[in-house]
Amino acid sequence: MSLFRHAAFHTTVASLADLPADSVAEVAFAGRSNVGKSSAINTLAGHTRLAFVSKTPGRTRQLNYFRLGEGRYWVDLPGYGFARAPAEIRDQWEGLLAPYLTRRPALAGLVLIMDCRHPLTELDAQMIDWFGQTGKPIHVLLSKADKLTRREQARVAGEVREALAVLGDRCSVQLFSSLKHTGIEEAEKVLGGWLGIASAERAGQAAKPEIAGKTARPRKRGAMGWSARSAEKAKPVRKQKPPVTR
Ligand SMILES: Nc1nc2c(ncn2[C@@H]2O[C@H](COP(=O)(O)OP(=O)(O)OP(=O)(O)O)[C@@H](O)[C@H]2O)c(=O)[nH]1
Ligand SMILES: [Mg+2]
Repeated sequence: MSLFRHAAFHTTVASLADLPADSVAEVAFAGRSNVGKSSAINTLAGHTRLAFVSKTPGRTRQLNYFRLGEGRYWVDLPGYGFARAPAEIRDQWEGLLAPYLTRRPALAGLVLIMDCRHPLTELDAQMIDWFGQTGKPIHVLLSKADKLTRREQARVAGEVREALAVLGDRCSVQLFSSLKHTGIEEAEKVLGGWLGIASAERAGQAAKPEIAGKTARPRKRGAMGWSARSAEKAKPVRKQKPPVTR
């Protein structure tokens, strides 16, 4: 049974002032438009229609909060790379997304979703470079794994792991398919750890998932960025090019 089966829609946030004040730990889901962020949220929660899934890219435009339990949240972020009016994209990024991702103390880590057929696009690399400098961990879901054969899946996962190896244990990579429901347990372990939510089985209880008093913290805070380029320059986070601008 899903560790996150109690997930429920909480609120939609369009400005920083509206971020939930009671949040102790939250995990944000980011990635290019249409890669399957909302689908992954539904799959991990074991619901079909918790987050809005659409064939039209760019449907998630604000921060959608899902409550998992006391002070614990998932946050579905707008997808990047979808061409809308440049001014709108810039406003959204500068006014909400960038400050949220860099200055939200409750944000425990980022789930970065990439279509396994087109991983590590330039915008993904920018996001990793940029968010990596916060010192918080990133878990990559290679989504739509059902679209590849087993052999191709293994090759892609290997290549992406190798490319991100420089981030050390602040970055992990796995295959995922919302369609076939694969990769759920692996993702649950990482997210449960970040959020301090242990499975009822592990906690030896039958009812609700146990929420620990403390949030899991990345082990290597302040470690070097993911690439030689960012390590060399060690630019301050806000000076890095954010992934929504081209
Ligand atoms: N084959 C396959 N299709 C998927 C999978 N996950 C999502 N999709 C499809 O991909 C499309 C986009 O899914 P969403 O979950 O809405 O993607 P999103 O990243 O939230 O999109 P935006 O909110 O627009 O950025 C939909 O048509 C989904 O049905 C998967 O695991 N396998
Ligand atoms: Mg979405």
